[in-house]
Amino acid sequence: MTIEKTLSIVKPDAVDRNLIGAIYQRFENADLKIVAAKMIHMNAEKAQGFYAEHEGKPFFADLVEFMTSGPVMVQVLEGESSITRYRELMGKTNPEDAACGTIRSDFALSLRHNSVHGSDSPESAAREVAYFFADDEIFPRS
Ligand code: RTP
Ligand code: MG
Repeated sequence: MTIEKTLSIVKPDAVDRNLIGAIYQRFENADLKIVAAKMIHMNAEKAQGFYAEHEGKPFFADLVEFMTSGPVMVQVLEGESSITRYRELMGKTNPEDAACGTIRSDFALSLRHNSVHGSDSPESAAREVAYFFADDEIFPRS
C-alpha cells in the first residue's frame, strides 16, 4: 500500500458554474479523501509561482490570467496511489482527448478552461501541497 497525498485545484471555470460539489463527489467515489481544503483567489504572483514550470511557454500569460480570474478550491487528496489515480480521474488536459466519464470529459469547456488541476509526480505533489497548506492545515486519515 502506497498512501500518497496529491494537490488538487477546482479551477475558476468550474467554481463559476457551481460544480464544486459535483467534482468533490468524484473524489469521494474514487476513495480519494479530502484531508485539507480552502477557497482562495490567487493574485498573479501566486499563480505564476504555482505554474513556474510553464514560464516562457506561449500559453503562460493566458493560463495565469485564467487562474486569477476568480476563486478556486484548493484541496489535498489522500489515498492509495492518489497521484496517478487522480490524474486518471481528471482525464487528459484537453477535454476533447479525455476519456468518457473523466472529470474533464464531463465538465471542462476547453484546453485552458479544463476545470481541475492535479499534481503530475511525487515531487510536484510535495511542492504543490506545501505551496498552499501548512502542516497543521492537513488532517491525514490513513
Ligand atoms: P494541470 O497542471 O492544470 O493539472 O494540467 P496538466 O498537467 O494536464 O497540463 P499542463 O501541461 O501542466 O498545463 C497546465 C495548464 O495550462 C493550460 N494549457 N493551455 N496550449 C495551451 O493553450 C495550453 N496548454 C496547457 C491548461 O489549463 C492546463 O491544464
Ligand atoms: Mg500540469
